[in-house]
Amino acid sequence: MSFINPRFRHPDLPINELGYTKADYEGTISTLCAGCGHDSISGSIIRAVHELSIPPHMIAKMSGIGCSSKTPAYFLGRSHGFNSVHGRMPSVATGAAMANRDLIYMGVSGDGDTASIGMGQFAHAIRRNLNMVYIIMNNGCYGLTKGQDSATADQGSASKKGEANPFSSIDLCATALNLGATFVSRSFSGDKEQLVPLIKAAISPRGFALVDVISPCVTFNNNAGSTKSYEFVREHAEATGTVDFVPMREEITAHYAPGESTEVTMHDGSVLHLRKLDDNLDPFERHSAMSAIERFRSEGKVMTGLIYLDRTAADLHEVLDTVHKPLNTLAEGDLCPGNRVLENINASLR
Ligand SMILES: Cc1ncc(C[n+]2csc(CCOP(=O)(O)OP(=O)(O)O)c2C)c(N)n1
Ligand code: SF4
Repeated sequence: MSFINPRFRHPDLPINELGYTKADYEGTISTLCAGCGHDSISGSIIRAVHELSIPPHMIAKMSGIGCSSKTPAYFLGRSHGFNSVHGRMPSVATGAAMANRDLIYMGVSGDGDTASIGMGQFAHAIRRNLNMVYIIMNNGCYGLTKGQDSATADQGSASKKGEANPFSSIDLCATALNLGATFVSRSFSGDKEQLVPLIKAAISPRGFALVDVISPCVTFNNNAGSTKSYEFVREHAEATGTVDFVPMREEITAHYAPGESTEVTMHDGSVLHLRKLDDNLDPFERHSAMSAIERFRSEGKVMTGLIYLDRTAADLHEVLDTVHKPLNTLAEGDLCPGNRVLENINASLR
């Protein structure tokens, strides 16, 4: 069996501003189980990046270990990629981002990879406001190792062969808010209309952007009694609002009635249209976002949409005042400023 997507494409396929078709952003053929939510998320990533006309070589895909962390093989086949160690993706992404700030870092992780072994790394990437999009393919179990409950499995939820989970779950959006995340969102793998604009919006801000995507594992956690099954999420998902993302180079044509919507201009000039459906959520106010997560959870609902956005926080490069050029483009003159400058630096430290 070949895992390479056939290169033949219909000549009339729509192309983006760079002249690429959506197929140019695909990867190899997926080896995940048929119906796995992770494949739908890969499809949404491909659509978002194609529609934003991002040159594939400007993206670096970072991942850990798990079915979810395998997915970068299935999208953006012409981008850079690094499949790291279980739970260690954020530190590898930190190193890469420090070396080259020009690339867009897109991290993909599972709920096991993030909320168990990688919890410390996840926390520190957030508190440092590392420039990256962090997508969690959240199925409430360790799919790759045959379906054990993960730390995001809800209390009382039961996987295919398991008993009801006796432990309380970690809500990764609430955790991220608590740690100071500046872009927090949640979606469902089966809702491309919501997920694609959220991924586009997450690519735009400076700093850490979390997209926590409920992504059912059809093999181990899609049974009655599981709160991460397709049926449960379809019945209980409730969007806080609708999101429409318009890149800066496109004419802004969307209109909403006053009072119902907010327009947010992002740092790069792109515009985010937010139409509020839930009057009790102010996505620019951290406490409001925290209490909305808690309220939805106590009502047994899955809250989706843009939960929190802060465009003003300094990202890691601003905080550390890093050099603007990628390190591999620095010439000897940049790296060795001469004796007099070095003497001044030494004198200032005495
Ligand atoms: C250091 C280390 N510990 C444990 C494992 C075994 N292991 C591989 S994947 C995985 C969990 C995967 O779960 P998740 O991140 O939720 O991804 P999914 O497969 O569900 O997409 C575990 C425990 C490992 N590969 N490395
Ligand atoms: S085991 Fe679950 S998470 Fe892994 S590929 Fe299959 S359905 Fe997806």
